[in-house]
Order: sequence, then structure tokens, then C-alpha cells
Amino acid sequence: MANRDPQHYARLSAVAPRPQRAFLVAVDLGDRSAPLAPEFAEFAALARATGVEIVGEMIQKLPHVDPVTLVGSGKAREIAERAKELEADVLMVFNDLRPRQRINLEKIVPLPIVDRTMLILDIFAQHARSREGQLQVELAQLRYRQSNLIGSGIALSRLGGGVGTRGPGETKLEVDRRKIAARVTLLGRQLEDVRKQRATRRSGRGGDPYVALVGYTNVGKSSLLNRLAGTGGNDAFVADQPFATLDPTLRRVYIGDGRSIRLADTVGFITALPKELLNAFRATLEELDVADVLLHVVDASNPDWPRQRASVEAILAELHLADKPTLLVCNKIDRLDETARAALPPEAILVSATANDGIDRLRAAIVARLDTVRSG
Ligand SMILES: Nc1nc2c(ncn2[C@@H]2O[C@H](COP(=O)(O)OP(=O)(O)OP(=O)(O)O)[C@@H](O)[C@H]2O)c(=O)[nH]1
Ligand SMILES: [Mg+2]
Repeated sequence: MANRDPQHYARLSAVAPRPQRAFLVAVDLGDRSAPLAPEFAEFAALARATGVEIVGEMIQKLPHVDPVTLVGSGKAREIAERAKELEADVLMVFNDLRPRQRINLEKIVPLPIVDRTMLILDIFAQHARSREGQLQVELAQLRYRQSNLIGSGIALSRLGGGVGTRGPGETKLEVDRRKIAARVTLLGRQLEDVRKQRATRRSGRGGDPYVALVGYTNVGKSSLLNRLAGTGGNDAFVADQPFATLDPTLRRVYIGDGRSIRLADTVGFITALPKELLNAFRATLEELDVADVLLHVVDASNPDWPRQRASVEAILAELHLADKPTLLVCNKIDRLDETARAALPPEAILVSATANDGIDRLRAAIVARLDTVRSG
């Protein structure tokens, strides 16, 4: 029952910390093949998903990044001033930082620095539910700190329990590197155990063909799973935020003609998925290896979808899944007019998970694809 005591709310808000104020920084290298705008917008969305308030941003155009401070020392001082005026608590840096650049930049801008990988790891830490997911994220966080020499410095501990320090990381910032190494070994062993158990469970299943949903984060994979499974009450979690799904779910789905499949939801992908995460989640993702067919879902209402599709294909290739039989599923077509729909690739299956459009077509396409896989 809800607590209706007004005092209770007063106390809660008194204790609740205000959201951290983040200042965003990027160096724009003017690369025409990879324009900054969509990736920077994605970076801001990742930042917001961690719960921070974005109070300002600065984009510095440079032919190449400054080897010492990333942005150049003059710009760094400007950032320090702006961030101070805006009372920022944390500096979020879009570009990859070398450990030395991080240290130098922190000397000029006296704020904890959080980079894109740390943001993604933080969101993962917030969303991991299963034991395996939590172990995977903690391992990835520790490995990232190890390789970037983060954690022994004072910066993050000053931040205390905010973004970049969430999850199984906090006290650990003070722990010396040997303790981190020992923890990494222990986590690795625990993960191995969890995986063995899962492998045993998996070998007990079997039967129906195995189909997996893959795709960029937030394109509607879990929504499609729910729509196809027609689950009442037992829905996979759906949310308008990156990385809503971390733990793989598996549902039985009737696809017509007296036939069923096992349909798996997976963690969403993102451009330049941090290698620590890819490695940590490799075992989960390699389960895709046993899939008979992949459904590659894209958000066709996002003008950026071709870039997202290419990123997903690159990650699939890295996981040695490029040759899997795959169906391209263009989701969210409820947001597109006729012209935009007609411009989509001819082989794509057009659907809307939320508007329940094209789902029968999708079922039929899965049946057909499975038949060619079986007979081929
Ligand atoms: N307009 C529209 N919105 C959709 C459709 N399908 C999903 N969405 C919305 O898109 C958002 C993301 O949906 P999810 O199903 O959580 O996406 P996901 O691919 O599982 O995302 P992650 O698990 O974070 O990778 C939610 O707000 C959904 O309601 C659709 O067909 N049309
Ligand atoms: Mg999902």
C-alpha cells in the first residue's frame, strides 16, 4: 500500500540527492563518413538514461584530437569555466580518451570524467537482473577500470555512488589493482559455473526451431517478442530507453500451420559496443550460434537506421554470425507514410509491433525461411 504520510514524502525528498548535473563534450573531427550529429545525440540519450541532467554541452571542431588533453588546453580551460558556471558535477566526454589524456584533462577541469563506455556499463549495471548478467557487467566494469587506470584516482570516489560508480564498483575504487585482479579471476570462475548450469538446462530443451531477435538497442525487439508470443501479463520488459533488455528471454511462439518456434530476445547492440562488454557478454551472445534464423529488427522510423543496421552487422560478423539465415524486419512503420514505406529495402518485412501491423506476414516469412533452411 502507498504511504500517504506527507511527512514521509518530505523526508524522502530531503534525502533524495538531486540529479547529477552533466556537461557534455565532444571533439568533431569532421569525418564525412561518420558525421558527429547522430552519434552525439545517441551519446546524450545514453547520458540521460543514467539519470543525469544535461546542463550544457560543447563541441570542439579539430582536424585531430589533442594528444595531451583531447580538446586542447585552451579549450579545456574554457570547459572548466563553463562547467563551473553551470555547477556541473561531472564531465561526459564523447571521444575515446587515453589514460594520459584523461589525467591531464582532469587536472584542468576538476570534475570526474565519464566516457561513453562508462555510460553504457552504468546502464547495464542498472538493468542487469539475472546473476549471470550482474556478473558479466561487474567483470566488464573492472576490466575497463584496469585497462584505463581508473579507480585508483580520487575523481570517481569524490563523485560517490553516481554515474560511473554504480553497480558492483564503489568501494572498489579504493581497492588496489591486485585486489581487482583477484576479483576478476573470481568473477570469471563464478560466471563459468553459471554458464555450465545454463548449458545443462539448455540441452534439456530442444525440439522446436530456435529463432532469435537481434538489432540495435531500442528498435522494438522486446515489443515484437511480446506481440508474437501474445503473452498475457508475462511480458518482456519494454521501455523507451537504451538497453532495456539485458537478460535473454525465451518464449514459445505459434507461427501457424500447427508449428511453434522458440523465440529469444537479446540485449540490444550499439555502435562501437565496448569490447569489455562484448567479451563479457560473448557467451550469452554466442548462444545465437544455435539459432536457425535471426530476425534482424531495425527501427525504420529512425532516419539513422541504415547506420544502426551496419553497426549490428559488424557486431554479428565479429561474433561469427554473419552467415546465419537472417530476415530483415523493419519495425515502427506506423510512423511512416506510404512513400517512406515504399523506400525501404524490398526484401524487408514491414511491421509495427505496437500497432499490430504486418505480424501475420512476419509469421509467414519465418515459416518460409525455416523451410528453406531445413531443406537447404
Ligand atoms: N511507434 C512505435 N513504437 C514502438 C514500436 N515497437 C516498439 N516501440 C517502442 O519503442 C521503444 C523500445 O521498445 P523495446 O521493445 O523496449 O525495444 P528493444 O529493441 O527491446 O530495446 P532494448 O531492449 O533496449 O535493446 C518502446 O517505447 C516501445 O513502445 C512500433 O512498432 N511503433
Ligand atoms: Mg528489449
